[in-house]
Amino acid sequence: MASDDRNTGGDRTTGDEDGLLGQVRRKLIDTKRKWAAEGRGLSGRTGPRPEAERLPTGQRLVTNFPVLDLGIQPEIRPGDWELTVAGAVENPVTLRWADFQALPQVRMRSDIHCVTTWSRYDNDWDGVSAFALMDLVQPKPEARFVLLHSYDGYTTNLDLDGFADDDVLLAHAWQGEPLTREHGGPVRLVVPKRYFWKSAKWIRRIEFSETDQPGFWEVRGYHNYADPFEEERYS
Ligand SMILES: Nc1nc2c(c(=O)[nH]1)N[C@H]1C(S)=C(S)[C@@H](COP(=O)(O)O)O[C@H]1N2
Ligand SMILES: [Mo]
Repeated sequence: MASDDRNTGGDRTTGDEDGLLGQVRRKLIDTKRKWAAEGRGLSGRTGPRPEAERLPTGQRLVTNFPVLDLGIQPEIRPGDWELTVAGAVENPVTLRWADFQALPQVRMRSDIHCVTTWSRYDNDWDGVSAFALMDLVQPKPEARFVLLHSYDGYTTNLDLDGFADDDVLLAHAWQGEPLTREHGGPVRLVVPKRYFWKSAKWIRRIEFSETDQPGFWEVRGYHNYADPFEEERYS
C-alpha cells in the first residue's frame, strides 16, 4: 500500500497474487486463523437462529423496506465517492470506487432489526466484508472501537467485535441491485447483529480508535451496544 494514504494500486488484475488482491487474500487467511485461535468475533452461536427465535421481542415483521434518516440524502456518484479508513491502523487508505470494487466481493444474507420496531428478513447484500477491510488496513493492537462517518454528517460507533464480525460488510448492492441513494448508496455499512441505526448509510470514513466515541443517536439516548435480542434500544 502506498504510504500517501491512498490506494493507487495499478496491479488489480484478477489472479495477480503478488498484487494488492493477492496480499489481501493472504492477510485475510492469516487474520481469520489468528482470530479463530483467540476465539474473537464469536457470538456463542453457530448457524442460524431457530425460526421461533428469529424475531426479537418487540419487533414486527415487514416485507417492504422503510427509509429512515435525518432527512438529508446526499447524492454521491460512484466517481465522486471516497472511503477513508484511518485512525489506529497500520495502513490507512482512501479507497475510490475502482479500488473498492477490486477488493474481494461477498454476498451475505441477513435480517434487519430497526429500533422503530420493524424487522425485515432475508436481505441479500453484496460488498466487501469487514474482515477484508481489516486485512487491508491492519488495525493496531490498541484499536478497540470504530467510529463510522457518513456523507450526511451522521456518525455511529461500534466496539471492535461488533464491527469485526463475520456477517458485517460494506454493501453496494441489495437484492442483487445497486444500492439506491435513499438506502445509502453508493455504499453503506451493514451490521446485522445490532439495531439498524448502527448500519451507517453513505459511508465516508471509518476511524479505528482506542477510545469509544458515541455517535449521533448514541449521544441522544440510544443504547451504545444496541443488541436487538437484548432489546438494547435506549440507555
Ligand atoms: N448516514 C446515515 N446512516 C444512517 C441513518 C442516517 O440518518 N444517516 N439512519 C440510521 C437509521 S436510524 C436506520 S433505521 C437505518 C435506516 O436504513 P434504511 O433507510 O435503508 O432503512 O439507517 C441508519 N443509518
Ligand atoms: Mo432506526
